[in-house]
Amino acid sequence: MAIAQSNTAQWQALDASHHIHPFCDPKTLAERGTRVITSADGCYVHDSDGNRILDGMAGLWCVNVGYGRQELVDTATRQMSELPFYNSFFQSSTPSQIELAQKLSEITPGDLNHFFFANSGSEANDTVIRMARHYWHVRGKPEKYKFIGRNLGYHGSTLAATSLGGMKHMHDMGSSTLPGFEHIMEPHWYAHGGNLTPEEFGLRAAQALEEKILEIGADNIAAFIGEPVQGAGGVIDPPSTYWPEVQKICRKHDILLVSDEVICGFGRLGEWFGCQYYGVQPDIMPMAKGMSSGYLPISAVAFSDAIFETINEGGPIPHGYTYSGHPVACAVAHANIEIIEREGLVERVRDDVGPYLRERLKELSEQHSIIGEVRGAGLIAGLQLVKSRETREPFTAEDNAANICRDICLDKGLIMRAVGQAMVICPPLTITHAEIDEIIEKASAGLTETARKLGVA
Ligand code: PXG
Repeated sequence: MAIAQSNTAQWQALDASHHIHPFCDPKTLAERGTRVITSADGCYVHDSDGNRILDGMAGLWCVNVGYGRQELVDTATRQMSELPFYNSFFQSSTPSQIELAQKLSEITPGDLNHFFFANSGSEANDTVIRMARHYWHVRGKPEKYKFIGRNLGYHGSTLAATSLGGMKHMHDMGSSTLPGFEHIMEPHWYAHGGNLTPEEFGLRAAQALEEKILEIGADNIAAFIGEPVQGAGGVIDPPSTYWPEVQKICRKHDILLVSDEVICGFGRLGEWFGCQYYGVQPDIMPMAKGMSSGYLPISAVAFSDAIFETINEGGPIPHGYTYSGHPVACAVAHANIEIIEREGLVERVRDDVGPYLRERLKELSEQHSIIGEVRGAGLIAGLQLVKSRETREPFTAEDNAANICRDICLDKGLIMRAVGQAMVICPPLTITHAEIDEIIEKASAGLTETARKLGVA
């Protein structure tokens, strides 16, 4: 069948017959039919019915420089013609790998100067686990192998990354957890803060780490991992006191600090990396998504000088992927970083569009009592939907508030993500004030309709 000539209904039928989607209920998907996205430009995507939709999620938290960058297409074409593939095993390298590693060493903070390449955030985090354990082995402490993560943390979907994350429904899929992974409370003041101020609560949430360390013994723990702002968990930005205290506790107990920068890296919070926004210096830093703005799959793990020097003493590293440092993906990632630099997108988020989005969301929340909390930093935001703002009474899972709101907004031409009972926004860093206004206008209409539908208007 000539796929290019298919219409939406044909595509939907073929999709339902042959394509298993990530994180979807196959029955519901088949009943409703998949949405077929056919092209994109700037901050907008187009579907096979000709609708133009404002992409408030930058693809999947990743298209930082926006769609339609011919420069990235040309870079890929050039690299594919010159050298489409060669591996980085067995004493080989390619120029685009070497140049990207050097570039990353310039933009990453402190002494994070050594990079291992992979193809996804999940693979990067599997690499974090294997390398951190290897590091402690080489240092003569093989019993330091456990990891501490957080509830609602997301670090990917491989078996190890699922175990590292704190998503219960993922753990429950066919008993998908490995031993050696522990989780502590997520630093969400609105949900758990009670009568504490956000700053007091930040310290309290960090103490949960020390309590867990004392419970299982620092001698058994390799590392603590966290996203600077938890993304897939619903955009949980911790109070300012949290990360510095976490860093202090990790140093005190000789535990490696891992900042998962898969969403927060490459300008999302108005700094190159999220750890810089919170003023901490990790020992290990996985990154992906915005690294190539999603134009090709690529990820990396940054290691500090000290870790690298230790690993260097440990003999051969029996770890790697065929496509570690794929030359085309490396070239595109490098060109993507140059765009972010040249167009000043990090500063743009910090000084211009980040504050503007926040100001407009504050206005939005003043107009809609269904919004209990506006949270986030830079160009990532979450809106907690509640039955009553005064009592913080939440919607139940049966109310399905966020999914209802997401579908209504989509009909109005705006993509937002629904997580639990929160709406999430994470647009390209290139978004303009006019496009932010369009997000607010469409979200506002969507919230009004949602509240009416749920009888809380
Ligand atoms: N770490 C973090 C912080 C992530 O957000 C990964 C690792 C894994 O990356 P890969 O490339 O293996 O997917 C992610 C991915 C959602 C959603 O539900 C979030 C992600 C991926 C898919 C869906 O919002 N984040």
